[in-house]
Amino acid sequence: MRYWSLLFLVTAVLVVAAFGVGAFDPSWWLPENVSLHGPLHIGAEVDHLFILILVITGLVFIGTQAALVWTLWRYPREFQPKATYQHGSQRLEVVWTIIPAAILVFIALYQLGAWTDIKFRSAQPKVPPIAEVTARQFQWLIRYPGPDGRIGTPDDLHTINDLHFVKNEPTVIHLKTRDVLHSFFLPAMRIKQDAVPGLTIPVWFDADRAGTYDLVCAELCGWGHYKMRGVVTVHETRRDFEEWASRALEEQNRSQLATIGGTVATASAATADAGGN
Ligand SMILES: [Cu+2]
Repeated sequence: MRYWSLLFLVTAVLVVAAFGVGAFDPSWWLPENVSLHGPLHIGAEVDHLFILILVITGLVFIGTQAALVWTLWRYPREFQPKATYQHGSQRLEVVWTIIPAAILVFIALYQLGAWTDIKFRSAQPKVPPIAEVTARQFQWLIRYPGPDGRIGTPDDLHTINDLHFVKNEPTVIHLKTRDVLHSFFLPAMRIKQDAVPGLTIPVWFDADRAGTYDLVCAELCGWGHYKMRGVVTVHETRRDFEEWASRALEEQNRSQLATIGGTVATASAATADAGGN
């Protein structure tokens, strides 16, 4: 019965071929990297590490599958119906412990530069946060500073699942969560950060192309996890961004007034009107 070895051989070859084809087809792969040439170089560093680790794990996969197929081919039941027992080889075990350990230590040291640029507070761009992003089941609540330039005041602009920033500007957000762990993931900007209850975590990224991209949650956070999909708009210039923000703020104030005016007495509406201006 050598069919098993052939079955495993064909499966392994198909899997490796799928990776080979996928690498050249963006619809199978990560989206196009739009922070490759941005000021922060985060995208370039992440892609480099991603490919390096993929090659290492790919070679290990090919090696282990080859050993599996060879063993199935070499020892079918007809040739050797009775198994023999042995206590293993200490030398072999030492070797296959040391090699992966050495690879892990290598990756740990090799990625230090990228980790420093992406996560260390010392690398955080010296700019005020463009927004505060609060995850909750199952939305991204986003709060931009209003005309006073500060987040957390009554004139703030609020959006849901709608993040905006400016091309070629290092951008910082403050990430929070109201309930469970979520993970803020911008695939096209190659940035991912867990949102942890009780913490406010600064996250920085950039983009070298204007356009709209995905914001997704990368942590299974409950039944509606799949709904935590937002849109990221990268504006061509700071002016475009500011125009968008003031239009959105006007819209927000108008709809607030409409709500208040429709439900409570004129006095409250007048107060809100004064507050809104
Ligand atoms: Cu989530």
